[in-house]
Amino acid sequence: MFDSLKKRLKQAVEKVTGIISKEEARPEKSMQAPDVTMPDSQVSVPRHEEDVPVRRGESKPAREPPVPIPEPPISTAAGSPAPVLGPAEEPTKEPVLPKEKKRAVKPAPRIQEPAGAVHAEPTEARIRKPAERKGILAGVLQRITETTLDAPAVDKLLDELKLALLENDVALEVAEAICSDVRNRLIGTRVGRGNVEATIKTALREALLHVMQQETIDIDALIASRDKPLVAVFFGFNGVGKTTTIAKFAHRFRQHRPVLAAGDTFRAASIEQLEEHGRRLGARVIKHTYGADSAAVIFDAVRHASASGSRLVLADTAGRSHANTNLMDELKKVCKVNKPDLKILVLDSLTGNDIYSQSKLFDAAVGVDAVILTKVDVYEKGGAALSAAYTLRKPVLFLGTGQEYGELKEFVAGEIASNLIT
Ligand SMILES: Nc1nc2c(ncn2[C@@H]2O[C@H](COP(=O)(O)OP(=O)(O)OP(=O)(O)O)[C@@H](O)[C@H]2O)c(=O)[nH]1
Ligand SMILES: [Mg+2]
Repeated sequence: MFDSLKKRLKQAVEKVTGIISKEEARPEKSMQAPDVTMPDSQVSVPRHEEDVPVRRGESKPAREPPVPIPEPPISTAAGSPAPVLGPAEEPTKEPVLPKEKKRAVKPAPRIQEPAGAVHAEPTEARIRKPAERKGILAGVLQRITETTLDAPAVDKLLDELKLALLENDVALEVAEAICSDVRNRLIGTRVGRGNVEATIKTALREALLHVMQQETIDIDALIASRDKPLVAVFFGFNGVGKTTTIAKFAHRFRQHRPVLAAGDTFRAASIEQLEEHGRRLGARVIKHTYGADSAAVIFDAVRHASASGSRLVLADTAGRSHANTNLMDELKKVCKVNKPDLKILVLDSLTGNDIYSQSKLFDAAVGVDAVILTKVDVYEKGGAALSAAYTLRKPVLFLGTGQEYGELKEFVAGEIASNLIT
């Protein structure tokens, strides 16, 4: 269900996680020179042999004097006497050292030390105490393993998220509300670098849930709490699935012996359609003739239900839009006369973005108590469910998931949010 929205949200989250991770993989300025790099004067870790501190009482290892480049030997004629070398030219003999010492005194690299250079002697002050070092390292480690989701990172996510939502029929106002909620949940969050995706998903799941979750209505409990039949009127645009949904509803709540009211006296064959459902379901249908007053048909159905011990009246009405002023007035009259307990707006999910304006229209005319969203079995996008619930701030009771009587699924916001963000 809602596979398109699910897929797009997944793409958006993965894309932004990738961007954030890449950015964070680059060392921050502070990371290039972490605190552990102490000033030169405090460096206690030797880098060159020259820096090897000399313990008190020990003499510094002797520096090897620059090796004189020997003159190429002067070739002499055979028998000629070897040139006599003066004492100054005598070849310097390499001092013979015991084997171990030879190994210990490695020749130091020939780096000319500036005159007057002083070898820093380590003192207690220069060496950080173990606890202090531990703290510094912990800080560095934290910066390596954690990151803060700052405004630029979160805004990148929101750009992607908004696009994903709008592409899937979520109304602009609703998409913006979701984005703002996600922003509030994420911004400034410190998160383990390996947990960026999970953190974003949790925030998104909660924001979606927040949009969809409205106080639910327990129909059985409502019926049980009343001493007269519960009256539910179903209305909406043409062809959205009102009559079919009434039949599904009658099937689901058949233990309350529902009575069906043929309140659509406008569209040809609408009465016969409802009668056929009643016949199949074994439910009583109260009808007048075409063109009759819809409010009066429903009134009669309520009377019949009360007299026959039925606990539930399900009233069908004609499809109508904002263009049908007369029919909108008729619906107002239906509600005024019968004072239904539940005014249920039936919305076709395939309507897409128009759900937003339809919801507003009917809510302004008669006040909507709950929504049923049909045809989700043939609707991949899913945004309609978010838009309807958020726009009206009223619960989506059920989802129509097919053309069979049993295909009416209870709308559980948490389940849908979890399914959208896995
Ligand atoms: N796939 C699918 N089809 C549905 C669903 N609900 C209704 N339909 C179909 O939608 C079409 C219209 O259904 P109706 O119940 O006649 O709609 P309506 O709102 O009463 O129509 P009008 O009375 O003309 O305004 C029918 O073919 C139904 O079978 C659903 O949840 N899924
Ligand atoms: Mg109908």
